[in-house]
Amino acid sequence: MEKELLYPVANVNRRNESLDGLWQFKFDPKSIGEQADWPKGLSDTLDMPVPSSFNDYFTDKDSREYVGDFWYARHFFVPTEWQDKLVGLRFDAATHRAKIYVNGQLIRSHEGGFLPFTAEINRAVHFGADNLVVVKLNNELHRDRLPAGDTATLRNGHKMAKPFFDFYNYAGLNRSVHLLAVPKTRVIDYSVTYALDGEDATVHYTVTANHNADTTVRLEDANGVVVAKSNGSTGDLLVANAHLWQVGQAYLYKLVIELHQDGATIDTYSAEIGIRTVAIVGHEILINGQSVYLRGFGRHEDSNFAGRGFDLKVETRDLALMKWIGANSYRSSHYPYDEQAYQMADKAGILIIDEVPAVGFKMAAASFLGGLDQNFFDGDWIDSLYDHHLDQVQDLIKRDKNHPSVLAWSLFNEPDTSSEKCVPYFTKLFKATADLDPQKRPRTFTLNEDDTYETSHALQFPDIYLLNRYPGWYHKWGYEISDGEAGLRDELDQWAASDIDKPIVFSEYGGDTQAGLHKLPSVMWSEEYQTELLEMFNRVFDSYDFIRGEQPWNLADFQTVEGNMRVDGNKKGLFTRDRQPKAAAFYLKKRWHDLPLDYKAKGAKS
Ligand code: CKX
Repeated sequence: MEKELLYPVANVNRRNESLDGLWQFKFDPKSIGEQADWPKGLSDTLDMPVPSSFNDYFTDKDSREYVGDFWYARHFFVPTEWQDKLVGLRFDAATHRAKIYVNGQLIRSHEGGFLPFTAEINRAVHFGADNLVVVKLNNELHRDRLPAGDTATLRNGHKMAKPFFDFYNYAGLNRSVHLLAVPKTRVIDYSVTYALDGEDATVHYTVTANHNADTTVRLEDANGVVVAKSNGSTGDLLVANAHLWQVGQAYLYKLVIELHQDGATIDTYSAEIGIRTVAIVGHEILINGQSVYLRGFGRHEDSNFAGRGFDLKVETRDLALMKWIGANSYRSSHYPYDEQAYQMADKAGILIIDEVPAVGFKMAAASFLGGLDQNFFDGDWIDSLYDHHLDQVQDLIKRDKNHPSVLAWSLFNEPDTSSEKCVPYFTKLFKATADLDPQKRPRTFTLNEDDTYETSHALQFPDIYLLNRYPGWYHKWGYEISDGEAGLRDELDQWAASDIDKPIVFSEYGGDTQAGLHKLPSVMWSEEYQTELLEMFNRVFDSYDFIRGEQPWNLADFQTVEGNMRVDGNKKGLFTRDRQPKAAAFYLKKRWHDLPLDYKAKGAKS
C-alpha cells in the first residue's frame, strides 16, 4: 500500500471513512516524545482541528511560530468485518514530515508535506475494537528538502523557520485523514491516454493490479450510459461521437475498473476522466488541437484560521471568483494542492500547471528574506535534495496524471539558472522524469527575473517558458514604470529575435496593493497603481505573438513571514485574503471576458 496513491473511494469492495475532526495535539520542543512513550498515547494535549495548520489558532507568538516536532493523536474503531481486507490510514498531506504509530507500533515515515501517503496498519490494528493513531510531525526547513530553507536557533533556544520562499511555513495535518479498507487483490494504479479521430475518440487504458485477476473496464457517459467496454489490464475503449473535455466546457466520463476471480467481482475502482489531448506546437498551446490563450493566476492554499489547511469552502469561493473574472487556468504555486481542487477543476474546465514544492532553489531568495550568498546548485545538499525532488515529481505525476485539468508539470519555481552550475541537476531531473507521464504533457519551470534569454543556462529544458517578472514593483517602480515597460520590451525583443519556437506564459507579475487605499494620481500600494501596473503588462502582452498566457500574482493576498517588505503578508492578490475584489479585478474581468479563448491563434479573430 505504501506506494499506492489512488484517491480513496467507497464502494461495494472498498471502504473509506473520514478521520477528520478534532485531534489531540502537543508540541515537543525537546524531541523527547519517542523516549517518553508518546507513541502509546499523548497526555496534556490541546484540541486541534483536522484538516488545518496549527499556527493561526494560537494567540501567543512562540506557539504560532513553533518549529520542531509536534504530535497529533486520535482514537478510531475498525469493524470486525474488515478482517479479510487491507486496512490503511491515508494522509492527504502531513507537513512536512511524519511518523505514523498505531497502538504504539511505528508503521511508516513520510517526507514531503504536500503529497498523500498511506500507512498499512493490519499488523497493529485491533479488529472490532478501539485503536489509537499517534502522528509525530516535524516542520523544520532544510536546504536538502522541499520547499528549501533553513532552521535557525535563536539565542533563547527557540527554533525559527527561515524559508527561502515567500509563503508562511504553515504546518500540521493540512489535509484530510482517511481510514481505508481495500481488497487484498486490488487495483493499485491506472492511466489513460487519448487519440482523437474526427468525431470519435480512443481511450487507451492501463490498469495495474497487485496480483493476477481478470480485468474489465467500462466507460459511462455523464448519464450513466455505458459507451465502451473492454477486457484485460490494457486496452482501447472506442468512443463514437466523443464528447470532449474542453476548456470552460468540461465533460466527464466515468471509467469503471473491475477485477474478477472465480466469477466474483473482487475489486472495483471508478474515477471521472475527460477526453482531451494536450500538445505544444510552435507558440501554440493546443487542447484538442485548438489554440488556448491562458488567463488565470498563481495561487496559494491559504486562508484565515486554517492557514494552509484545505477548505472546500475556500476552494469553492476561489473557483467562483475565477469563473467571475474569466480565468481559465491556474498554477498550483508552489506545491501540489489537495486532490479535491483538481477534481473541481476537472468539472469546471480549468487548466492547471501542476507544480512540485521545488521552491527556494536560489540563494538570492534566501538573502531577499534573510541574507546568504552562494550558488544554490553548488551546495553540498544537492545530491540529497535531488533524491527528495525526484521522489516528489514521481508522486505528483502518479497522483495527478489522469486529471484532464492538468495541462503541464512545473518542476521548479524560480531556481537559480543564471550559472551553468544548474545544468547537471536539470539534465538529470528532466531525463529521469521524461517518461513518467503517459500523456507526455509539457514539463516546465518558472524563470525568475534574473534568468532571462541572455542569462539563463536552462533554456533548453522547458516545453513552455514561464516568466515571473516584476518591473513596476521590485524594480523600476512608481513613476519609473515607463522605464520598466521599456526594459520588459527589450527583454521580449531578445526572445523575439531568437530561434526559440515555444510559447511564453507570464506566470507571475504584479504589485502589492492595500485594499481600500485610493490615490489620485496613483502611488504604489494603491488600488489605482495595481490597475496601472496590469495595464502596462497587458499592453506588452498584446504586442508579442509568442506570449500565450497571463497569470498575475496572485489570486488572493496570502500570509508570509513577517518582514520589512510585507504588511501582514503578500498583498499582490487581485482579491483580498477574505476573497473580496480589489479594483483591478474589475479591470481584468473586462479584459479576460473580451479576449477570445484562442487569442493570437493563427487565423483567429482578435
Ligand atoms: N516570486 C522576485 C515567487 C513568489 C513570491 C513573489 C513575490 C516572487 C517574486 C520574485 O512566491 O511571492 O515576491 O511577490
